[in-house]
Amino acid sequence: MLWDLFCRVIDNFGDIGVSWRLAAELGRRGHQVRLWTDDASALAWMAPTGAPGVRVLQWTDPALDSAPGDVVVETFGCAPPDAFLARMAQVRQTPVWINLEYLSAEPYVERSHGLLSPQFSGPAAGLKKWFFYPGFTAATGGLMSAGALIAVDQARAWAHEMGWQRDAQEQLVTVFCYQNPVLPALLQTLSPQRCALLVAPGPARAQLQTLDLPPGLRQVDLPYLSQADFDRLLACADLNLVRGEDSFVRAQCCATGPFLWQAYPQHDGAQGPKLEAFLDLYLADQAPPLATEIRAVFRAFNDRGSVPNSLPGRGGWRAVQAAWGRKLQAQTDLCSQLIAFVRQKQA
Ligand code: TRH
Repeated sequence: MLWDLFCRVIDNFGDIGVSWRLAAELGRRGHQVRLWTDDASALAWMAPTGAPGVRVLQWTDPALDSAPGDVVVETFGCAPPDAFLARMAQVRQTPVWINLEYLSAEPYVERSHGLLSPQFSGPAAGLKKWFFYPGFTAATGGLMSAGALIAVDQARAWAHEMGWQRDAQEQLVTVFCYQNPVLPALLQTLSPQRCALLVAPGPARAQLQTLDLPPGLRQVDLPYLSQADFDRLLACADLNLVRGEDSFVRAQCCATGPFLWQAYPQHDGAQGPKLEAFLDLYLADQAPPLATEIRAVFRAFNDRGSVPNSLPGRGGWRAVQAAWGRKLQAQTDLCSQLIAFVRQKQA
């Protein structure tokens, strides 16, 4: 099938990161993809070699004069250009139009996944748009990376080759979060263990530059990595500090080490319920005290409580992560679900 994927970059890297993952995965499965974006700059390092079947095109308003493909996906409600919508309404075989929504574990996701939004006015009048929600349960659209687990040994060997790990005893902690007030306290809980902090470019690195690292910790500043290498980075780590949407998913699907997630901070505090809903699912099968300890440290990392004196025991935390990982692996991945959804709507 020919897919038109629309991506507007609002901030950071998640918008283009998620869109690229989907485009590349569709291409890998033999589909043709036109990825329309208003800012492709991050793809220079995220996807330096491109992907088979995927063409990246500049989003223009009004849209370039091209006939719509079989499927139109707007990521995160980004609203394709009016002229393109008008063309979708005119062609004989109307494309299946999907709004790929943000990831959340909140209950509204199961209620809203797959719902229809008929268009009554404007250039798209008469068209149908379908909501497609990623998620963590069987009643949602699933996760892009379910089934993408990377072998730890290989990832470790790679990190060693890159010169990031001095020896096998040194712990690896990746740091890819937003500016975070509890980061200094969290680093104290790692000390005096020997840890290499593998720090991605961005606000957390800028913050670390202002701190004196506690004993045992050293900082390794990373370059921007391709998405494939970014996944290996997560797979090699003993602990991943991740954020937003895509790195959050990859830390769960590619890696076996524990992670802490900093939800995207929003002015209305919407990240609070989002975090709690995720923890409810993640820890559903776990008993106290471990479940309570893990919840506390996730909350602290989101500035919703103080950082405990020590992190949850690594053995127990790893086991929680492994059990969760197995659950996610058993789910049908997002791309397969999306293709099946489209075929059903075409029938
Ligand atoms: O960058 P993020 O914070 O993205 C966001 C945005 O804020 C977005 O507006 C919001 O909608 C979304 O979160 C919820 O974090 P995220 O989602 O983890 O995206 C980062 C992407 O960058 C991901 O695809 C991985 C990629 N990446 C690399 O490929 N290599 C790198 O070296 C780094 C640092 C990141």
